[in-house]
Amino acid sequence: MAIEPARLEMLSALSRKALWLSSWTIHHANHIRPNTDGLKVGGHQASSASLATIMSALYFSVLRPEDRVAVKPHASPVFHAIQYLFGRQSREKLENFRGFKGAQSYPSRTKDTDDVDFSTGSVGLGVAQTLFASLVQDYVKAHGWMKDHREGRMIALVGDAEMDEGNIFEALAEGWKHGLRNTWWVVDYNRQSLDAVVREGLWEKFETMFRNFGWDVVIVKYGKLMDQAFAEPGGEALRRWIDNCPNALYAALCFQGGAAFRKHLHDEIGDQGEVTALVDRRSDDELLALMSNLGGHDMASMLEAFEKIDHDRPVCFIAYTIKGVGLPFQGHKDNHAGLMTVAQMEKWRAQQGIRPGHEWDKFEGLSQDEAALQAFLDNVPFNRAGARRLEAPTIDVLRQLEFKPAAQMSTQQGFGLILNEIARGDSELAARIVTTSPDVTVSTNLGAWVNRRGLFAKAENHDLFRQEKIPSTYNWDFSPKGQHLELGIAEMNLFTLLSALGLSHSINGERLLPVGTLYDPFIERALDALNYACYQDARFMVAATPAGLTLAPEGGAHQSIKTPLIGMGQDGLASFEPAFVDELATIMRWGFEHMQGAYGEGGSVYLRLSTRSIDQVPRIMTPDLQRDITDGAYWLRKPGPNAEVIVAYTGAVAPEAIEATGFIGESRRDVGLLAITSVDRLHSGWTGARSLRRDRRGVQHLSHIEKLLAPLPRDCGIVTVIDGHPAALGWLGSVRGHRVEALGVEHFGQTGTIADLYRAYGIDANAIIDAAESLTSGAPVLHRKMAV
Ligand SMILES: Cc1ncc(C[n+]2csc(CCOP(=O)(O)OP(=O)(O)O)c2C)c(N)n1
Ligand SMILES: [Mg+2]
Repeated sequence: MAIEPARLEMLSALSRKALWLSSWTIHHANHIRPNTDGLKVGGHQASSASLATIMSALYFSVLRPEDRVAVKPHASPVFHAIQYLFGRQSREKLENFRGFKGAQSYPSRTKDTDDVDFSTGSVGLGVAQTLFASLVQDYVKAHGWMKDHREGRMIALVGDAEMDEGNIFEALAEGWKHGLRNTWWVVDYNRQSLDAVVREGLWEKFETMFRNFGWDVVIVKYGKLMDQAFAEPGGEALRRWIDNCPNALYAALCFQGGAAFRKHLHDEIGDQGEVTALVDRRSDDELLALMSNLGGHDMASMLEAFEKIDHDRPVCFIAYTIKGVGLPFQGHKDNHAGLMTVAQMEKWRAQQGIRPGHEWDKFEGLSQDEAALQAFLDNVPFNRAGARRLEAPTIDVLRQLEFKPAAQMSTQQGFGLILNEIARGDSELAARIVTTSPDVTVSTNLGAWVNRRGLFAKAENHDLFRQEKIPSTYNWDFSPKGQHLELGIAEMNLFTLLSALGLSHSINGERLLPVGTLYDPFIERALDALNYACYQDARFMVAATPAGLTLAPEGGAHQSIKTPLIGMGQDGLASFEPAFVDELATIMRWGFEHMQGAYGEGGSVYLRLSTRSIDQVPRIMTPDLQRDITDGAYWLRKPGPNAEVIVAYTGAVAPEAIEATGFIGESRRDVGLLAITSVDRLHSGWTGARSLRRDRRGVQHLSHIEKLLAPLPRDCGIVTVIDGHPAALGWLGSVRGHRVEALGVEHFGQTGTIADLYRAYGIDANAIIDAAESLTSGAPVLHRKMAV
């Protein structure tokens, strides 16, 4: 397939320009904008050069507006440069690259203003995100929501060393199970990582693996100059030499230049005949140009490779490149943090024909007509009219989420009951919820929902046990209308999928309300993917259950300790740990609205739930109580005016807190019991109010926790108790200067009964009573809980 020469010339010119602008951006950040921190821009210059041609081929020719791209973190300057050429990035932000509010070091959906599709930064995550985004697109399409919106290709530009990240392999397996389509991964095969040269032969293994998973693998090894040389007499020997040259040597020769290549070629394949003549027909510069004309740096080769794809199966392109190509440190193994010196830049500037003071001029130094270049850019298919970042209307959430009440319940059970009630109805909410779980669907109580709503698959597949009339509690039917995406165990995939589902409104223009479940301790396994999902502002709800010591006989391997701190610390995630199911129903209702930005900017929701069945509080849910629950706390027993001590608890330890409060109340005055449903919301409400008061002096805004604690006398003590790290609640004393005894779990748990463990780890009723005594004066508390 021949590429029209005029078009090729335009694209090559624009690619050179993108490389120049990206390099100048980096140079500017290091040498021109004063940087008092002395922090140099490492990692970007060589990595960006490596991808400049490939990205130019994509953005200036191959991509369509509906395609979505995850750009390798260190190629951010090329991305910004291309957007600048499109007119979507400002010179000011480029000049301020890596500066405050400037173009971001790593492409960011939320912080950059130039149309980043997927954030990247933590290597591996953006790659997997494209795969799951494609599955989500299929889900939306299968549910009949794509309408006239065209299917996009989900494309990742991948560093070769990035492939060491395990989450990519976890995603590959999942993609295969779900019949992945429309996904391209373009590997920048420069055979260099950050520290080193990539291990010889590794990529042959990857190639086989991709093919095994049903991917098309396209290797773009040689550029057109190479192809032409191979066709010359002696060319075959040259090709063999290139093929057999070890990665490290090839990189080193690229760094050393044409003369070094010549010497090696003469020594190793020189024949005083055709091969020698082929080499010697070229000057040193021409020889270097030939030897660095790998496929990934050849516009025609890349276009050909991309345009040849005529199917929607996933494709892995392996494009041979040289890290830092065209720059003085090309190929050098230390080039990751390599920067051009001022002198090197001056020399390069002259070669590019860029006049001082005209570095940012879009077409400076290009020989093509400016109007023609601009017209070409205006007509690039990627730039076709219409917004790329889409919007979707909000989904009405039912006024109240119902559940079948029982005298005793666990929050996990309640979660299943609430979803079951939603599933029974035919609300828009029910239609837009999509659930997913990494092999813990049944054990996290999603079974009833799945029974009613079915599993998602592109093709119908009936539950064999049912067909064979073998009794089973669960109906495991797959269909294109199903609303549960079953995942393998890998928790990284859960959060990456939630990230993709939770961006559907923006990417597909169709809102989904994703709900994921997993065991609470395994959040830690996938923490980076959770962080990534939140960083790019995906909207989802995750129910983590069971949690804490409370899952007693399961033992220390499954008992989460620090997850409440994760919930507090994770930006973009509102975390809750209710004790009672009516609280949970209130929180989930709020959560579905919060995910859609009903209360300010919105965000995702984390529910830390328990399997412990506890006595429910019979009560009428009033709007005031609902508001208190979603703000984070309410008085289960209001303290009197002379309170000597209060107990503040969160989650499954409610019965212990209630019981202890009763005992303490026999010997201490006006004891209160504070039910905390969200320590995260309480804390952020408090810090938020403080900064509001600081920023706007005179504003008297008080946070929820400040109001709740306001009536307490100054010397009242606070006992906090949580089945998790005590630091999560320990800060309560700072709100109004009360003394605190913070009870919680700090060490790996044992197996045992809940009573055994609560006693051993000091979060039972007697531990609360002891803590209350230590905070108050007076005679010992009269009664204690008897050992059972
Ligand atoms: C999870 C994670 N670990 C480490 C890093 C630091 N880091 C950034 S790029 C990189 C490797 C770069 O190699 P490659 O992917 O081949 O890209 P190239 O620099 O060759 O373009 C590393 C280790 C990171 N960004 N994310
Ligand atoms: Mg590399």
